[in-house]
Amino acid sequence: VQAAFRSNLSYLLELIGSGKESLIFMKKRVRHLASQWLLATRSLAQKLKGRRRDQKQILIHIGFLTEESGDVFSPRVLKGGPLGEMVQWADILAALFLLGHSLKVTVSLKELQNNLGVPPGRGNCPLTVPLPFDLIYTDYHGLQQMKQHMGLSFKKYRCRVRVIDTFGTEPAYNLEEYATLHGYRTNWGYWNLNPKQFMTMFPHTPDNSFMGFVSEELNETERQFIKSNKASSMAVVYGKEASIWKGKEKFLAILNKYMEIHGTVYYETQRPPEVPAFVKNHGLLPQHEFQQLLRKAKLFIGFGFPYEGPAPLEAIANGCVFLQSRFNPPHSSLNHEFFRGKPTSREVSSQHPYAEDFIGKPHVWTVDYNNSEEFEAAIKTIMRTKVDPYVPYEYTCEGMLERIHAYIQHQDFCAGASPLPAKPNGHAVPSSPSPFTLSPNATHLVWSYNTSSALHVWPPVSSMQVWVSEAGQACTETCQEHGLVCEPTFFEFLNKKDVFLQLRIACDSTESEMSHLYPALAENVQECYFQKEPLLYSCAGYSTKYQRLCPCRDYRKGQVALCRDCL
Ligand code: U2F
Repeated sequence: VQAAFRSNLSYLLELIGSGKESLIFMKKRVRHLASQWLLATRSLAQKLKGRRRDQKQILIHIGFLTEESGDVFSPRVLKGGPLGEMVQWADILAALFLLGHSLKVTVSLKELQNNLGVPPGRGNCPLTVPLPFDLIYTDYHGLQQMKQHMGLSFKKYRCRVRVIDTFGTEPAYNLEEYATLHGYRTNWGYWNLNPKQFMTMFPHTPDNSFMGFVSEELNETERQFIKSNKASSMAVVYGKEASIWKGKEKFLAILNKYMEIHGTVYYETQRPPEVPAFVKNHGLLPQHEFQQLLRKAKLFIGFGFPYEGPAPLEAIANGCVFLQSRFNPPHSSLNHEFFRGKPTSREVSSQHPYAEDFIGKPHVWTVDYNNSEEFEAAIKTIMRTKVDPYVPYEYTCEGMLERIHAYIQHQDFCAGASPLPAKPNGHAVPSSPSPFTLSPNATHLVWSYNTSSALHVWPPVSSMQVWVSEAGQACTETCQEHGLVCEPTFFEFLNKKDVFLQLRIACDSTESEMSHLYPALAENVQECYFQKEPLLYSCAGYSTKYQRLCPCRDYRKGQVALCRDCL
């Protein structure tokens, strides 16, 4: 069946159900963004006109909202608890629905079992029952529940699962055997999924798929209105919980010299003691009113927590400048309580690395807060700078629809067979002729092998370039340095001796092993290392011992998840 774009969101609101504050929040969000979503849907429909799109049967099981996993989020929705996850789920639901797929939404174990066709009381059903869904979007909690209640079917069907995973899962943590052996400890289990099945809130690591969410977009009238109504001396502090204000007196005092400070900190009856009297605290606002407040403000200022949330994008979309602290040393699961146990060792260089790296000045200022002069100077300059409201394309409704459309059409983790079948020693064929040619200046390889057998890969191989990293550098960085992005799907094409030779790397000896750093070379010993386990291909891995072979690809401006010919 072909999927037909939808032009009305009311049936989705029914599907979401009710009863929990979290669901009410999500429905309000969908309702509020409806006209923006519908415009974007029409625009994408135009763009994809005539294109075949299959309608998928999709189950959306929001595990963290189930009673069975404790549902700690719902009771805190109106009390300053995290909302980022609900923002994202609301947007995923809207996008899947508008793309015309057939959805079931579950937020309890019982509903999950009913939909999976598991008879009640037969939790540990040993038989495989046919799964009535092409795709299941869930989270780590939901994954656990599915494993417990699907019996053998889980193994068979886990390739259909997509895991919404805010901060990301790196390959070294994903593969159970490897993680256990090498001490990549996580609280979230080792699932042996294809790392691309994990979908993140920001494009953290190219090893995962970037799912994202949407930000508010303004029409021309609103933009004009905002520009003429900005109060250049009004600042809003990022954070709904009083605890983030603790110990920030010094910065608040400096800021207070120049600006009127507003907060949206949750409180029950009295001003929280952490919030100084000179701050105008509005209490926790409904999302829509929070965004109205941002329209007037000039500055949105972060004090280090929460990490990597949606609010800075909303602030920038409403014409604010986002000022945040640089983390030096960076925070990560190795040195910070918040990230401990998360399946990634990614180094978080500021409160919001996406804002820092993908947006930057004039919208985003990342400064060293330990240096009061730098902090003060930034505030003064920001007050004088004019900035326009800005939303990166990948955070617009159309950008999100386009990306999810592409994933649904092209990502297939069930096919199993790689397009070029791997030989038992892990080297892919064909070995001759090599599919690559060396670039004229001999720095990298480009794809030139003309065979239709390789054309089933997505992203298409035409977007590929092979670069060698510096020792100690991750492929993520190497590709970035060349204006490209690492693409783990392509690793299999360069895990071959021929490719090393073409890059003029002499391999005195070779080894094939399980390592998230391979394929790689150790220069001084002229030894070449091949990857034995495809699930361990990793853009994120680095070690001073190795120079890595990196599969890079091009990307669309403002849509890093998609290569130029990816649609
Ligand atoms: C992040 O979660 P948070 O919920 O703390 O993220 P925020 O950036 O604060 O914003 C979430 C939404 O809260 C809304 C605002 C954002 O869309 O419009 N809001 C509001 O409705 N009323 C207000 O008064 C102020 C804001 C992140 F998303 C999570 O993944 C992390 O777990 C968490 C911890 O790092 O941070």
